[in-house]
Amino acid sequence: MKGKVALITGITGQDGAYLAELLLKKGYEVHGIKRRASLFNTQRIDHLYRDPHDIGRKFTLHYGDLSDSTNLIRIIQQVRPDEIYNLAAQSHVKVSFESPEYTADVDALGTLRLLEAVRILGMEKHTRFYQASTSELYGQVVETPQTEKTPFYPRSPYAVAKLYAYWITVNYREAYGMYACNGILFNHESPLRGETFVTRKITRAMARIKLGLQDCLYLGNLSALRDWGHAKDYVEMQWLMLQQDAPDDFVIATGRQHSVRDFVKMAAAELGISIRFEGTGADEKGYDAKTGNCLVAVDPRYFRPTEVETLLGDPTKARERLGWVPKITLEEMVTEMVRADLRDAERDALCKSQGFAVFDLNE
Ligand code: NDP
Ligand code: GDR
Repeated sequence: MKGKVALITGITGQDGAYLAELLLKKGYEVHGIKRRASLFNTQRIDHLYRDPHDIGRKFTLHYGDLSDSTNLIRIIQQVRPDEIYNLAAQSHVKVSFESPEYTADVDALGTLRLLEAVRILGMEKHTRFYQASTSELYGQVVETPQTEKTPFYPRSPYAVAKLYAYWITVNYREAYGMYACNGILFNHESPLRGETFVTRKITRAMARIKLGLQDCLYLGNLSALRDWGHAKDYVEMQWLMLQQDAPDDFVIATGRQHSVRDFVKMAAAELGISIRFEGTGADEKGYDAKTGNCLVAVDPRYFRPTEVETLLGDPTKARERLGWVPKITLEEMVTEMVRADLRDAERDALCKSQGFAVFDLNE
């Protein structure tokens, strides 16, 4: 019997890489959309790559972009997917304040373009659709913990764009009977997380500080509270949502909350680095380089014009209806991320000791 065919947008990102791996293990034929870039951008999925000349290969990449509906229609027509996972997005909240129109085009209208492509091709009763919605929709929270029924109050151009994507997905479900779902995912991390999101920025910097490659870690709001899970657990849920009798929307979260400051302490403890925080909020500084304590300084450039101070999800519906529970704890995840970044830092330290330049990343 022919296996299912999946199309993943954003396959080169953190979730795309884990999801592609999961679907291939389940016997799917996996197609992904990657953007043309001047440098290779497929590092996260290179281990899945198969030569285009390999007969019977089950992993294929197509050039494309969510801003180009002609391209999306052509790819969907060619691939005829049973399932589409729309993970592509300009996904950085702070960057969305700097590129609001682009973020809206890709994150909001990009979702519409995909849904409409499915409809134009007459596949709305065949193709199931997953939309990567987000806890950022809750923004300025009006109730804690947040459930599927908590009202939305987006606080960034990113979140406002994702709000459109959320509702257009619901609308296509109701208007055209499409099997279309929103996964309202809270923050999820891993060693594959982009280096400018706060968890990865911390684990990477701590590993480099440990090896003397970096002196200081500059951060923004240390008091922000997040519900952090592991991306590997969360992509399983994305798949599960498309395997039900009827489409629905689900909150995916751990139900545990920690501050950015807590995360710094956990990563430092994993490496045996001593760290000291002084002051609070914008004045906060924690360091004493001379005594060997790690320097963690607050730089207001990382503050957002409007911040999401606290997020905590209630995954009861996912647990009860889908039997989903996260398997990897925050503590295990921090250990995994720190160890992976330590391996990278060791490679850089070796390069430096041999006279090659290595660069600091303070984004
Ligand atoms: P990443 O930023 O790691 O990946 C985003 C992906 O989208 C990359 O493959 C990127 O390509 C691609 N992309 C960006 N712009 C375009 C475009 N114009 N056309 C086509 N592809 C594009 O995000 P994550 O994997 O962390 O997240 C996946 C999705 O889930 C995103 O939509 C995100 O907003 C959402 N989400 C993420 C959460 C999280 O905590 N990780 C929580 C809730 C929602 P390239 O590699 O070339 O940059
Ligand atoms: P977030 O993740 O905005 O929640 O969006 P991020 O890791 O960027 O920020 C989390 C919190 O940490 C605070 N913070 C910093 N953030 C960054 N990036 N860099 C810093 O130096 C820093 N210092 C403090 C932030 O202010 C914020 O409060 C992520 C993305 O993956 C979205 O795509 C997704 O939708 C949401 O998670 C759920």
